[in-house]
Parts: sequence; structure tokens; C-alpha cells
Amino acid sequence: MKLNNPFGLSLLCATSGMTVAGPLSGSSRAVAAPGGRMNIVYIMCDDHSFQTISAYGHPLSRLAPTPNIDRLARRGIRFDRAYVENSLSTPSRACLMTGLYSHQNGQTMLTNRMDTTVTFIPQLMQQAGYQTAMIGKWHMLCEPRGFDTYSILSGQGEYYNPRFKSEATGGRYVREEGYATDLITRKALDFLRQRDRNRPFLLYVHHKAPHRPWLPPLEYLDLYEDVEFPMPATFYDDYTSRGPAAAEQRMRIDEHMAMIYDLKLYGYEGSGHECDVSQLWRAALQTMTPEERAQWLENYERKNAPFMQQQENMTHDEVVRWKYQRYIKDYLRVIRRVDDSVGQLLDYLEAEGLMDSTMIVYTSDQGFYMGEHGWFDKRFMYEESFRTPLIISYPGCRGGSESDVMVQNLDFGPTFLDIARKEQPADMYGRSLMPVLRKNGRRPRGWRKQLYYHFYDHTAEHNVMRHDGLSDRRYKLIHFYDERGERPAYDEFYDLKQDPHELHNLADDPRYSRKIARFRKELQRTRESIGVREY
Ligand code: SGN
Ligand code: CA
Repeated sequence: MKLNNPFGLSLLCATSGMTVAGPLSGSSRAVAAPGGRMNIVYIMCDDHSFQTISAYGHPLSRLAPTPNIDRLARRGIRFDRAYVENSLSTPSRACLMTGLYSHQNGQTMLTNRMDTTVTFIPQLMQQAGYQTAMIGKWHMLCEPRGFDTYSILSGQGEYYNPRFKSEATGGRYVREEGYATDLITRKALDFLRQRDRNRPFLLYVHHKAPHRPWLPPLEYLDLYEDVEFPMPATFYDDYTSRGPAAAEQRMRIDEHMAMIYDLKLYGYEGSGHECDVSQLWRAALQTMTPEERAQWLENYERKNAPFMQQQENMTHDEVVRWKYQRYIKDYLRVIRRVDDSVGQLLDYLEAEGLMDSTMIVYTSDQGFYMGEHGWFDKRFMYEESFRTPLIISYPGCRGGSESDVMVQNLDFGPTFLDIARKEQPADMYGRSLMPVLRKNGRRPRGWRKQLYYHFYDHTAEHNVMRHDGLSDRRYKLIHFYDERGERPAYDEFYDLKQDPHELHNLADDPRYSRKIARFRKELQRTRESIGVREY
């Protein structure tokens, strides 16, 4: 069935694949892509916030810069309005792999199963003559499809000496020695070195980092130890004016972050969080070698000592501030290694003369809260988790450009197909980013004006109510609903220009009633035209 496209997009193939005629700049060793079609290196982290990439200029990242991701931004375009359609790992990955919304591919939640009959983008890319590789976190319940070669982590993946499965291991996960980010980088470089040079390639590099519980590499355990990171202005949000979802979540740093599992306070005996009680923290350290674990424990015991000695005299707020610093430091230590990895990949591509024939994408499977509203984790349609970092460099683009065009993870599939000069299937609502890239990030005529979002996984950890919504460049309507009928449905409405931190819900403000009515109608029209049935 051909569905109406609510965003006024052409659903037929926009065969505008970028032709790479040859060297465009720089390197003396520039190598043209085989067949004149660009290679693609797609780097995706797990839970990397835009707040912790210095190219985005947030106060946190100024104290912990990411020079290599910034180096990519200097060569490419930084997207400031890049969003996901469902802010959770598995659904985001299913969207990337299929080019379809969650309700279309069936992967609405973390652990349900997607529709196995759906075609994967890499399968289409193979048909178009690309060699395809998938390295790192896969995190879907189905087997990888459409890859010439793959090496994937088991489930959420492990930081230390993780298990990987590849064609070579006969379907078994086999433990490998090293730190996840380093191993993934090495495997990606191995693929590049061993690739068939007569075909263009599509390489997915999917890091486990910086997913919870934020285990840094040993070399970086003391990085930033003396730095005091600023807390966000909304840290002490009390959720007044918002509906019950914002208050009832279980992702607050002060209440739900586990002292041992998340914050590494080994030996802490205060009242535990469920993660501490479940001994999950032991499992997190289990894959280290005895030497690594000894070094790890020695390091944290040393850093924990002042807190352990003073905690009885500390106020609740002092403890919360301590927690915040520990959380942010470990997260940023993990990120620092990701930044090293980006540097190694860029070094290789530059040295091999591949920059002139390769698109490089850096992004995350969703955004993440660095204490905004008092939270860690993601899921909500509020900006920090709805948004995701996105930097793209491609041959010939004007480096250092910034874009405020609204793009979504639904667009990656169509972009890759466009580059491969392969027709975009009619049920993909995303849009090739090539017209935006060719304009160095400026808005092409007829580009979408609004984005649809839908989060389903209410029953899972962190207790975020189901919701869907519509956002344009200025306003956002969020509809919270509960399929179990425990809570009445309700809406929130934000003016992002007046209230960028989304602290003032305007749903009941009579001054906005006409605008809200228009948004509600538009949301309903969107659901119907893309075939959403639950809301
Ligand atoms: C795990 C984490 C959650 C996290 C989900 C989803 N808990 O369940 O904190 O929200 O993954 O993350 S943990 O105790 O196992 O660390 S996602 O990135 O895969 O969507
Ligand atoms: Ca994630």
C-alpha cells in the first residue's frame, strides 16, 4: 500500500547520488571511489550526548574537549537539529537498518522482535554493488543481514575483553582481549585495509561507549579528576506545570543512580538502589582480567576515600553534587577514548587519500541527559534525548558549516541509497540528506517543517510513560498515553524559542489554545498518513 506522505516529500527515488569524479582537495594520494560513488563510514556511539562534543560548544565539553570529532566538524557540517524517531537503542538501530519508523518495522521497544521480512538497507546497498561491513554494537534480536563482513558485540556489549561474533566464529560469541572501543576501532581499520578496492564500501562502526555503566579505559581513570564540571541550570527541576510522566520517571541522578553499580563506590553500605542489590555491578567488572580489576579497584578506592570518610557529615545536596561529578567524569573519560578512535579512523582515511571519495558520519543512537531535569538516560521527547549529535563530512562540502535543518535518523537509509543510486522504496518516509549537504547545510526548498516522534517502552526500566508528538522549529506538542489504562492521557506543549529548556508546559494556557488545536490536528493527520495505530 502506498501511504500518503505527511511531510510533502517525494517518495520516489531522488537519484541525485553524488558523483565523485576524482581528487577534490588536499591529499596527494587521493583515491577516487570505484564507479564514481562515494564510500560511507558511519560512526555511531551509544548514548553520546551533543552536550559532550566540543564542536557543539556546551559548557561541559569546553572542559573536556573532543579534538578529533571537532576535526571532523571542521571538515564537514554540524547538524543542530538532528533527531531520532524513538529514543532507545534497539528501535533506533532498527530504524537505521530499515529506513522505517518503529511502527513499520515492528521494533517499537528494547526487547520485542522486529518484522523479519523487512529488507535491510545494507542488503539494498549490496545489490547496488557496495561492500558492507558492520562492526560493534548490533543490539537487535535478529541476525545481521546484508553484510559482506561483520563482527558484533553480544547484546548491550561489554567494555572490557568483550565477546564478539562474526562469520568466522560460526555463530558463537568469542571473548577477545582488549577494551571495546579499541577493538572496534582495530576491526574497522582491518576492514578498510583488507577491503576490495574495486568496489565502494559502506562501513558501520558502532561503539558500545558511552553506555551505562560508563566504564573508562584504565589509562583514563584519573582524567578530569581535578576538574569541577558545571551542573545544568535545570538540574533541580521540580516538574511543576508538567504532567505525571516527568515526575514519575526513574532516571534521577539523586534517587535512581546506583551508588555501587553506576558510581563505583565499592564498599558503600548505605541504602541500596536496585542495581546495587542485584549485584549487576559485579557482572560489570567480571570480564576484566584479575590485573585489570585490581588496578580498577585500587584506583576507585583511592578516589572514593574522601567521600567514604566524609559522607556521614555530608548534606543530601552535597552527596548529590558528588554523584554528579562522578557520573560526568566517568562518562567523559569513556568519550575521550571514542574521540581517540575517531582520530585513528580519520588518520587512516587521510593517509590513504580516501577523504576525497568518502562520506563520514558521526552520530549517536539517541541523545542523553547530562543532569538536565536532574536526569541521566533518555526516552523522552524533550530536547536532550530527542536530539542526537550529527556531523557529516563529504567530498567537496564547506568545512565548518552549521545546519539548523530538521533531520531525523529515518534519513540515513534514503541518503545511503541516494549515494548508491538505488531507488528509495515507497514506504520509507525519510529523505536523502544529499540536497542539504550540497547546500552546505542550508534548507532546500520543500524540506520538511516538522518531525514525528513515538516512544513505546513504558514497561521497561526508568518508567517513562508512552508518548508521541510533533515538533517544528519553534513548538512541540507531546501526547502522553498509557495503554494499560492506569493513567489518563494528556498533552504538553512547549514554545522552544521562549522556553528552550522546556520547563513551562503551555497545554492549558489560553493564549496558545488555537495553536495547540492546530498542532493536535496536524499530529492526528500525521499518525493517519504514516499508519500509526496506537496513541
Ligand atoms: C540498560 C540500562 C538502562 C538503559 C537501557 C537501554 N540498564 O537496560 O539504564 O536505559 O539499557 O539503553 S543497565 O542496568 O543494564 O545498565 S539503550 O541504549 O540500549 O537503549
Ligand atoms: Ca543508546
